[in-house]
Amino acid sequence: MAVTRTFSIIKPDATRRNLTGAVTKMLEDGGLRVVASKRIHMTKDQAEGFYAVHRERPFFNDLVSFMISGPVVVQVLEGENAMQRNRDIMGATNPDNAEPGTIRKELAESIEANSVHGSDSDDNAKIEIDYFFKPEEIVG
Ligand code: IDP
Ligand code: MG
Repeated sequence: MAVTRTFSIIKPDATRRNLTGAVTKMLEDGGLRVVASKRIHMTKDQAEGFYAVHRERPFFNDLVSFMISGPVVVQVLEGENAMQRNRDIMGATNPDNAEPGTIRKELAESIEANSVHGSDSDDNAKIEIDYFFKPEEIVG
């Protein structure tokens, strides 16, 4: 299986509870390597642009407000089949439906404040990585 990259965000509910390390350890234990990482506080424009695909969803405004409610940690993760591997480590969107041992089951507060974002395809991973990182900020 090919080594690929995906994009991750440690969301404000997790940074607020000082869980950056706990989340990162679960990613690393699951076989992913952090090859880029920075802590940022997203602007409203940045968050709206990032979630533009969800613009018509009823939860869009709340989601943007949540994502700018505190700092986040944006990361590029590398590993075998990184996108799917990360989705498996994250668990289902709603923590009530997530498998035991996943980040969302163990750490998330709610379906919205669900601790992590992960790209949902290799194409979107590339778009999302490019949205937050310059090539020279990624060191594998
Ligand atoms: P994903 O993060 O598992 O890929 P998406 O459907 O892409 O899930 O939704 C993006 C984000 O929007 C979720 O991670 C969550 O924070 C939020 N979200 C999704 N569905 C709901 C909902 O029904 N109510 C409130 N927030 C939601
Ligand atoms: Mg998604």
